Amino acid sequence: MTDSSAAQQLQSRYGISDVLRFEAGPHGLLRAKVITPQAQAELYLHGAHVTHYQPRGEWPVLFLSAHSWFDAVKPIRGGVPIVFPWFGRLAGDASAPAHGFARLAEWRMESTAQAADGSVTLALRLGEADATHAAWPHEYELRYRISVGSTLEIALDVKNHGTRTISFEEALHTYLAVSDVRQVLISGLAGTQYLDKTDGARRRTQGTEPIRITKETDRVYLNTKTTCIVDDPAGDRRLVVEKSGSDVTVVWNPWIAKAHAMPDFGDTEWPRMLCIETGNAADHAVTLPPGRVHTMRATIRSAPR
Ligand code: TA6
Repeated sequence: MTDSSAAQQLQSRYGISDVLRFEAGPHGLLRAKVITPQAQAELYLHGAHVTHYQPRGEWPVLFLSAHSWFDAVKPIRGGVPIVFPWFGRLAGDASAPAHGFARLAEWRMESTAQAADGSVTLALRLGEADATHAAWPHEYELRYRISVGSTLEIALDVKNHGTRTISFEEALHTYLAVSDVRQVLISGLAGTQYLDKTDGARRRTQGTEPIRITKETDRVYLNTKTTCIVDDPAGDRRLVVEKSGSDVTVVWNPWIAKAHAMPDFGDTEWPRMLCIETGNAADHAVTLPPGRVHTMRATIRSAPR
């Protein structure tokens, strides 16, 4: 089946006229374009990857690298990659893909709908028949729900279809678009313990002041359920990430050297992005008994300063 006929099939089954259109994007990757009264968005079936969210009359809330790959075997750089079932490198298996296999897999559409307020919801699925790994040979099903409206709401359900308890890490690895990361103030993590991944995962405790980004920053904040607010003075807005079902928040900016080292990221793009990731990892990996479902949700919105 050609990419465009696959897009046509999706369109006839899940499209909503004037609101939701399926098409073949770069390198034939299938994507959905959403236009609602409140906002626009874009999602790829590759990785169930939201790459764009823009409230009406505003500039985009999500950052997408101009150098991102759009390749069926590589992750997209920017938007919201889905990290599952391990975060970062897999201990003991250097050949395993960083951040797991969910962001590299082709997800299946499940449903689309438009609500009375005009917001649009999409749901996608992934199971062990679609994607798996020798290091994580479990029977599972992921369901991802995206709601595009005056907020971007994303929810990841993990169901254990097996007969044994499973353990996994996960994250909604959100790339926020900021005007100048050197000027932002991040609040919501005061007094929280974190693993400093720029210093051998040393454990530290965040002070009372809002966080400033002054160098490469890669921190896994532990045991936190709080909402994070990114105050972006140069962009004259605040970005708010609210969450549930998540005990970890990751804050990441690659700064200069790491940006230079990443082949799918521009050398000068680092000031315009900041990852505020909603997750469960390290001390807070999820343990899920057979037949049970775990749900992690993030609601992302922009707000006036
Ligand atoms: O979430 C932060 C992090 O784990 C960093 O260590 C950095 O590597 C980033 O993810 C991006 O990872 P990626 O595999 O997408 O290059």
